[in-house]
Amino acid sequence: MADLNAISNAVKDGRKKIVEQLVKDALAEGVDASTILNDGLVKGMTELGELFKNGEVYVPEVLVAARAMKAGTSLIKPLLMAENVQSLGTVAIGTVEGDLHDIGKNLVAMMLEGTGFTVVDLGENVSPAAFVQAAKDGANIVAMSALLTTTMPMMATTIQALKDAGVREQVKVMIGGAPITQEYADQIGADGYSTDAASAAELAKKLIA
Ligand code: B1M
Repeated sequence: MADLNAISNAVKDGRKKIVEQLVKDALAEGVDASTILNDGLVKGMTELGELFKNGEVYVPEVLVAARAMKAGTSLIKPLLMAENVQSLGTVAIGTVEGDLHDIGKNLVAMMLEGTGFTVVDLGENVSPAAFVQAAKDGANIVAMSALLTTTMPMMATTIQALKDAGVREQVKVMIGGAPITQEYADQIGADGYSTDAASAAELAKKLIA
């Protein structure tokens, strides 16, 4: 029987090959992709985050775990994608300047694609100018992720850059990431905030309705 705890532990231990095998086994047994994602892969990374916070593991361990997590998510990505969906619009997504965390951003991008959006992934450490350019290039939504309290203010800087470039009114801005709150979104004038990848996709649909 599929062992989601084993997937979670293999992510925590950074065992890429084992993660891949366990995810393949779970899929073969018919476990749905979102259960593998949430109760296996994300759970492992969340638990590792606690160890990291308490100084029980360090950056190298977290990097190896991130690689294992990515290997697992890439296997379930095709299953999270909706088939033959007409594009609902274009979302330009990135992690803000100074911030290298991309796992959550990648999950949000995946869910957006699965919901039917065309996603332009700007990557991580994305400058305000790059977000502005994406808006000029026709994105309907600018989506920013930040995982560090020190990089959160870059979201406000980016919104200001959109205003300065005269493109703020032509896009919706949505934000998210572990330290972000609705209160912060309101404070910096973002159009929306969501806590996780699934609700981010719902939010994007609402924003362009
Ligand atoms: Co870093 N890191 N990290 N890290 N890291 C955190 C964020 C931290 C909370 C760990 C801790 O202390 N507990 C802490 C931040 C503290 C703070 O600011 N308050 C921290 C720190 C301090 C650092 C460094 C400064 C460490 C150092 O060098 N001393 C450094 C900074 C580097 C930088 O960015 N400049 C650093 C580095 C790294 C690694 C490179 C080793 C690695 C990143 C690898 C990668 O992403 N490719 C890493 C990791 C993996 C983490 C933790 C352990 C896990 C993050 C993660 O991927 N979570 C993290 C601890 C934690 O969060 N528990 C931590 C899983 C992911 C699925 O969740 O990203 O929250 P998350 O995304 C969710 C939601 O937030 C939401 O949906 C996602 C899916 O449900 N969401 C959105 C995210 N973006 C959204 C956008 C939306 C909507 C929803 O709309 C646009």
